[in-house]
Amino acid sequence: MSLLKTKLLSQIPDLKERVRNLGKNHGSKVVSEVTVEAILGGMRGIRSLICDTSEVGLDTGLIIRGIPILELTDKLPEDILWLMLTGELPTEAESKDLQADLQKRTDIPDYIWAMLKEFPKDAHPMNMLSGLVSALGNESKFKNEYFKGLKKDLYWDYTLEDSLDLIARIPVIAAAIYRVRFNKGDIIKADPSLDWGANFAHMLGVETEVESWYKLMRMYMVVHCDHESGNVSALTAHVVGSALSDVYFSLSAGLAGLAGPLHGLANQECLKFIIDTLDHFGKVPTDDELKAYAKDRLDRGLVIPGYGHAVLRVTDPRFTASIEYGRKLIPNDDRFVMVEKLFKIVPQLLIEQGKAKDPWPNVDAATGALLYHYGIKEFEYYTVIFSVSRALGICSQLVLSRAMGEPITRPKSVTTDWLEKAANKQ
Ligand code: HAX
Repeated sequence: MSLLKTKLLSQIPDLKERVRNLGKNHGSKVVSEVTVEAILGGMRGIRSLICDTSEVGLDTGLIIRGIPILELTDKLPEDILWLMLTGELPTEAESKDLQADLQKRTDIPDYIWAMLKEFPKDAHPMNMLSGLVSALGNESKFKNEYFKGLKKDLYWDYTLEDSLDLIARIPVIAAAIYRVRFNKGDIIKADPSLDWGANFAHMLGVETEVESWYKLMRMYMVVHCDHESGNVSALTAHVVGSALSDVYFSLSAGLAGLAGPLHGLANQECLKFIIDTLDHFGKVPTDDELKAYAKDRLDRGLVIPGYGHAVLRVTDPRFTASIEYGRKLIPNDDRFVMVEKLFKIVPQLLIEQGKAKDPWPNVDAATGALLYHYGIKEFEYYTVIFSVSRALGICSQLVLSRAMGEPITRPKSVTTDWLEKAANKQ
């Protein structure tokens, strides 16, 4: 048995017990309130989900199992997967064991390769990824066991199996999407001597300085891995998973949410905005020129991608990780200079406009410039890279949810009439 499964087997009884006790001893206690504003505002701020893999403080940003994300940027993504699932960083032996386990699971069935070739030439890479992940559900071990008659206590075990299979395979599929969709030549095979993040970078096949490219990809995979469970992609995956759909269906549904421009697609939109701006001016604009250009965009009712957040009220530490990386490596790259200029100009503009609750940069504001520098210039692909990383968090959340024995998700909706009457009564 893998060291990860052994560890989880030792932890899960206690987790179950804690959840059972909460229900039994505190079931009727009130821990959150639901205002009319929260209902109208996308359920904002209602505490109604359990997520142990990570939490997001409005003034701290992402914290994974008690550790701020900026303290984890030098770790391997596999180690963060272990951390999210178990609450502890792995020992060297545990990390190697997980790496070896993932390397054994990278085989892709032929029907996936056949499907990959059938997508329209102009298909969006996120349509391709979400579709292929869903199709891969044919391999689900959970589904097979469930329909044979699986005890509830073992749901997490087969969900873990599916999750590890999927986490091992998603970089292979994602890299193949890049090669095929953007005519980059043959699909590149996984290299078993590389760790998970470096292997993904290797399979993309860009020609660049390899060691710093691998390092960037590991850091990218770490910082995008999770953001608690109320965001669109994680929440969607959770709801789908709560119906006992397999991990492939859940992740595919979550990725469909990540593909929205207000969520993960913002990284594509950010770089597009930067490139359009450079094209518009034919050079890096001066601060005054950029200010006027960005203000005009706001006046036309358009968002500035990469700025604002539904929860955060400070500069996203994941942005800090990316901008620090860029300052060391590519301070003079035009796209990166634009990232710096926007950081100087946009928050003040948003404050002056007075609408956005968070005027600060989020995770998506700087990463495009880094990827572009290393040769990934096709920005429609950026959300696929985000997705590979987010699979770590979404799958971890699903495993723990099954371990806790969470039921099907079913909040209550109300009619506008009901809400008006309830509000008027108070
Ligand atoms: N540019 C212009 N206007 C903005 C804005 C921005 N960057 N951020 C927020 N606003 C506007 C909203 O559109 C909203 O306007 P209306 O009242 O006219 O509808 C108003 O400010 C209040 O919004 P909010 O309460 O501050 O923000 P929300 O919680 O509703 O939305 C979003 C959060 C991230 C969706 C929002 O800030 C946004 O659209 N940002 C730009 C897109 C983006 O970068 N998305 C990525 C977020 C991080 C992420 O999930 N990555 O995967």
